[in-house]
Amino acid sequence: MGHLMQNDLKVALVGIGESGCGYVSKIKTDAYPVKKIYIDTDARDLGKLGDVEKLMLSGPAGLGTGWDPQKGAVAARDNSERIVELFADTKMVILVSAFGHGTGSGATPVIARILREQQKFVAAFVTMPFSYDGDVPVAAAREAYSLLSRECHFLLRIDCDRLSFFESQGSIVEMYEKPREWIDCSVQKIFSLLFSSDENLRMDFVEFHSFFPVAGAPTLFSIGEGDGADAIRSALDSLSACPLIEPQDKSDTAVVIVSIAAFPTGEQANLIASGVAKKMGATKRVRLCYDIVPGMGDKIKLCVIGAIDIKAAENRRKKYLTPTDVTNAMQDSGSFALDYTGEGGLPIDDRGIFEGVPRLLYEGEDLEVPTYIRRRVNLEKSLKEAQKK
Ligand SMILES: Nc1nc2c(ncn2[C@@H]2O[C@H](COP(=O)(O)OP(=O)(O)OP(=O)(O)O)[C@@H](O)[C@H]2O)c(=O)[nH]1
Ligand SMILES: [Mg+2]
Repeated sequence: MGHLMQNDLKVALVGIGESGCGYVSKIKTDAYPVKKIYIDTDARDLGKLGDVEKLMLSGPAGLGTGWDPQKGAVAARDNSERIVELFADTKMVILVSAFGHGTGSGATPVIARILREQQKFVAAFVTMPFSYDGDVPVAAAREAYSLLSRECHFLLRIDCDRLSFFESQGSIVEMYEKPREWIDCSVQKIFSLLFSSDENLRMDFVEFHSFFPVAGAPTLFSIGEGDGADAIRSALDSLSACPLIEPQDKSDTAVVIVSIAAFPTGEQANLIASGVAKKMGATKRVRLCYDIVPGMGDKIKLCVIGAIDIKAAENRRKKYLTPTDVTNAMQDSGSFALDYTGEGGLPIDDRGIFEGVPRLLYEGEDLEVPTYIRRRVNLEKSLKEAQKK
C-alpha cells in the first residue's frame, strides 16, 4: 500500500447487479484503502465472483429480478438494516451499476438513499444501455437515473449510445467493453486524487467534499489531451469532445478540479486554469492538481471534474418548463431531473437521431429539435386538414 495521508478515509467500491459487479471486479484497488463489496439478487452470479465480500439481497429467491426494477428496489429496501451495518465504518461509497435490468436499476437508487441518510458521501458511476438493448431497458434506465440523481453527491453517467457516437465502432463485444473502460478510468482518477502519495495531486477528502456539498447537483467529468507546441490548446479543445461530458450543462459549472498529467510552468498553469474556466463555465473555483507521469514528453493530459451549480441550472431550465413542471420541480428541491423542454413537456432525451448532438439553445428552444416537434404540431392531423382544403 502506498504512502497514505488519509488513513481515516474508508472508501467502499460497490458493484450492484451482474454487470455492476463485473465492472468492480476489474477495477484495481490494491494500492488504496478501498474495500470492494458486491451486491446482487442473483445467487449464482454472486457465487461466480468467488471469495469476496458480498451482500445477497434476499427476496427474489436468489434468481435475480428478471429485469424488474421494482423487485430490485423492494429487495434493497427489505435489506436496509444489513446495508446500514455493512457500511457502518465507511465515509465514502462509490456505487457502480449498469442500468437497464432489475437489480442495478431498482436497487441502486434505494441503496444510495439509505447511505445518504447515513451521512455518507455517495458517488455513483452508472451506464445507460445502448438503444438497441430495447425500449424496456432504456425506460428502466431513465427512471433509475432520475431517481438516483437526487441521492448522489457525485454522479457520472456513461451513456453507451454517446460512446458509440464518439468512438469508432467495433464488434458488439468491444462496444460492451467501452463503458467498462470509462468507468475504470474515471474511478481510478478519483482514487489517485484522494490517495496519491504525491501531495501535488492529492486532495484532502474534506476539500474534495466541498466541491460536491449537496446531493442532487449534476457532476461534470471530462478528459482531454494534447501534445506538441500547442499541447494546452488541443488538450482544452478535446475536453469538449469527451463522451462523458454533457454539453448542455457546461455553462452552469460552479467549481472544477483539474488534474494535469505534466508539470506546467506558471504561465502554462495560468493558461490551463483560465482555459478550463472559459470552456467549462467555472464561475467560482478552479483547483489545479498535478499528476506527474514520467515520460509524458510534451504531452498534456487534463481531467476536469466539476460540479454544476444546481441553482443556476434550475433557473436556466425554468425557461423550458411549463408552470406545472416548475411548481413540481420547486417542491421537489434537490432534484435536477427537470428534463422537459418546450410547451407541454417534450422529454429532452427523446431527441431521436439528435441524441448525441450538442444542444443549440436559442431563447429557450433547442434548435436541434425540428420546429414541428418543438411547437408540438401533429403532422398527421395537419396533413389531413391540408388535404381536405
Ligand atoms: N456495457 C455492458 N452492458 C451490459 C453487459 N451485460 C449486460 N449489460 C447491460 O447492463 C444492463 C444490466 O444488466 P445486468 O447487470 O445483467 O442486470 P441486473 O442488474 O443484474 O438485473 P437482473 O438480472 O434483471 O436482476 C442491461 O441493460 C444489459 O443490457 C456488458 O457486458 N457490458
Ligand atoms: Mg442479474
